[in-house]
Amino acid sequence: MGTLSSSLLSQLESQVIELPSWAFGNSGTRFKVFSTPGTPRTIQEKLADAAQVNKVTGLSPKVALHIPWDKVDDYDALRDTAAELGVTVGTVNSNTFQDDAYKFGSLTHIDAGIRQKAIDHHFECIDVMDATGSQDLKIWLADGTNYPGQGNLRGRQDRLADSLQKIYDRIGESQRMVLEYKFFEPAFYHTDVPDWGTSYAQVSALGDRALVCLDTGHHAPGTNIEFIVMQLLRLGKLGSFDFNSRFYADDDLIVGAADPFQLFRILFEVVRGGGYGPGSPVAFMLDQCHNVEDKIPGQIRSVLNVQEMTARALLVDTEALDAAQNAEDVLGANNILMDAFYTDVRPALAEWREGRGLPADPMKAYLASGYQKNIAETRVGGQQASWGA
Ligand code: AOS
Ligand code: ZN
Ligand code: ZN
Repeated sequence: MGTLSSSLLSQLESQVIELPSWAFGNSGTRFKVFSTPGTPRTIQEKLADAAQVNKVTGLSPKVALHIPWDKVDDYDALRDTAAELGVTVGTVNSNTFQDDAYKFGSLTHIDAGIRQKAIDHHFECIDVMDATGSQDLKIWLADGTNYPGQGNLRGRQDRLADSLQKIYDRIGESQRMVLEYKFFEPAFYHTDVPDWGTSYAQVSALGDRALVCLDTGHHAPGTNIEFIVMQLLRLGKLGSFDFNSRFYADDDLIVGAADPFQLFRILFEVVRGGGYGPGSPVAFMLDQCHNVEDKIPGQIRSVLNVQEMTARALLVDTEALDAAQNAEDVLGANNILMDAFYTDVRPALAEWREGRGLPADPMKAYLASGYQKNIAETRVGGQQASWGA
């Protein structure tokens, strides 16, 4: 099929990109949250919207939940609703950043009672996982301090280890825990899980089912993220991605929008390091918010960007690359990588999609479906996703 061989296309068959439920809600910055007509009012409506993305792309049969944003009384029923829509529940995200009790920390808090409250919240998330069939618990902590001297850095790290151990002890044999790192925000002097090394140290102390979650927007400008990807895969500790893109901070823009080449470099290391394909432990998730663009088209664009860049990463002639690297052929090696990056895979993917009963142009198909018009007319008073992300 043009630029893509059938063996390459077969490697794309099983690609799964998990959608975040909160991407379908209204979101914004601390200055303003704009609402979009048709925004879901319930998690059931978010699942329905996510199912539309999957319907036109065939790429996103899983939806990540955020508790308590997506809290319901009956999770068995939610699981059934998801199944009827052709999707399943993916990662369950905990939330210890919106309760007054957590002003000075959650899993790291000096007060044992507040730590227990945060641990109990994670137990509740594990119950949700049990009821919905979710495999992964994702922990991102807002814990940190704003001023030097405010907290005992080491004491907080020790308490974190203790709290995480209690949560890890509760997850089931077939479940995993992933610990996300972020070097700033909402705390600005230090965060308790600022970098991959801290996350790695914490999860390594727990066991095999504790892994690192890499959010592509959570690094200092200029960080070589693909190097971190390589290292975590080398260490067997890359559990999942939160894909998004950023120009400045934790922008949570559409993945591949700000720096497509960086996404390519990351996916190349994923493929090279065994993080892609059947049996790989790496979950591809999106963590994005659509502040000004429509949410469903925003998610369609996102999953297609990941698929297109995965195809380009798979295109790299690794044999030729190895040879060039071994021969110290600096520009030759670089050229092999750039050849793949500059290959336009879109026509071949469109043709391939059609062959699988999917629309050649998923965005066009969605816009023509009338779904957006229908939700805009029928849904009033949609939900806000979060205070930011
Ligand atoms: C926060 O910056 C993180 O990216 C988390 O993954 C968070 O749980 C998610 O963005 C929802 O707010
Ligand atoms: Zn994230
Ligand atoms: Zn983030």
